[in-house]
Amino acid sequence: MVRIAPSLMCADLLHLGDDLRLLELGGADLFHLDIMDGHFVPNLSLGLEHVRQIKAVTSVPLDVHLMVSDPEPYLARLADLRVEMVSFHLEATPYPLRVIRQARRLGMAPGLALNPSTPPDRLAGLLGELDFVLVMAVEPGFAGQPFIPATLGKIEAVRAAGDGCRASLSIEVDGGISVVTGRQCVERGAGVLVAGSSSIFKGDGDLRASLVRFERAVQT
Ligand code: S6P
Ligand code: MG
Repeated sequence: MVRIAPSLMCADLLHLGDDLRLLELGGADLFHLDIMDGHFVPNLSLGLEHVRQIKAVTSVPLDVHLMVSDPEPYLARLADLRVEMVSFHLEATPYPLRVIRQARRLGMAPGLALNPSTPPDRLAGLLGELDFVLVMAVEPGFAGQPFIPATLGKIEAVRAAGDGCRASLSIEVDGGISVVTGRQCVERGAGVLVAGSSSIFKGDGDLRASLVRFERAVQT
């Protein structure tokens, strides 16, 4: 069963509590929270105070995606906030293994995010230590971008590499996920889909019903 992680950066931030409740009722498996620093990516999104307030009102596990140049200093703070999953970008640090191990030591499931142009063989030597790989299907930083088709081949490559050394490895895909692209990702081995403005947050209709419909439509 594929798990759906609504991207809260796409929610109505002025009515976030309402959106969280609707997403819970719709069966959200994870909440995806994007943290940016305006340096690794040219944008800002959610911050630690959002994480704290969201954690206080939900039991849905939190999946924090760090798009920052220096991920290490954030880890202890996220662990204090009882975040379950954390990913950071391979392109952001020369010491990915140290960051992965630090996240795990602090009690969080570690994930490594790959930009669209980063080849999957850069995961060599790291896969055995990871709980998940976050495959970016758009350049990180902004919602609402079109899905990059080459992502599908990358999912297959990561799946094959993971099957060779870490069968429990989960593949999460982020960016431009619609019913069509989401199904294609699942067929290639993705286990988590980030749902944003291309699917459930379209600004029309009932968020709960949109999530239920999306979740059904992408199960293969
Ligand atoms: C983008 C960020 C994502 C977006 C998500 C939005 O840098 O990491 O998590 O929030 O891509 O989804 P969509 O459907 O608007 O691309
Ligand atoms: Mg993200």
